[in-house]
Amino acid sequence: CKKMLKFNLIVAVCDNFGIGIRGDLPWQIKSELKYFSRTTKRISDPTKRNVAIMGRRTYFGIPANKRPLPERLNIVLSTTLKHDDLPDDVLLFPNLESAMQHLESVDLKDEIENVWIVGGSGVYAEAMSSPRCHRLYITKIQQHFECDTFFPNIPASFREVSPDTDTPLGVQEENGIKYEYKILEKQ
Ligand code: FOL
Repeated sequence: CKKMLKFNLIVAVCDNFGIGIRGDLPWQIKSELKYFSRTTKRISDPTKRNVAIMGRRTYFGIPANKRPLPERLNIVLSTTLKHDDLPDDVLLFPNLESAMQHLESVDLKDEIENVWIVGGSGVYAEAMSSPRCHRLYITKIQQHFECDTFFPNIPASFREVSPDTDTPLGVQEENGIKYEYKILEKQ
């Protein structure tokens, strides 16, 4: 059997485990969003690109002028959307496993470097329970925010590892909001 295609997950979470409110992010932290962009775009082989997989609500929560996320293959997971509801360069699948099997099957596999799961709650839960899940890139925002969507419980099999050389170390701060980048890896 060939090697199973893996993915990483990226999320920003506040003190009360919130990730979203009314279809938007609960906070405005430009430098943190830049970290998201930089991390999900980063490739070592310039002939390849990364993939960003997200649920319908996450996709439409991205500002219209920022989506599809540039320099990444965007995949939306939904059982209610039709292809006509999305731009031609965005792929639509009913669930995470069918999207991963598509990426594994076709000659597409050689053109892809990293697969990133970018939310929301339902997709994060499916991702963390999958054997394909490698690392969790979690930004811990050290404040309470009003939220209506939350990050699911992290399985006990994930352990903190020392950060990437590209991940800023220690407590960061923007507009008085303190936050810290963490990386967890499946044991
Ligand atoms: N992970 C982390 N660490 N922070 C986040 O804000 C985050 N957000 C989502 C998923 N994982 C995350 C989902 N929501 C954009 C907006 C919302 C969003 C994801 C991405 C967005 O506009 N992205 C642009 C950034 C442009 C900029 O630098 O302002 C991109 O090109 O990635």
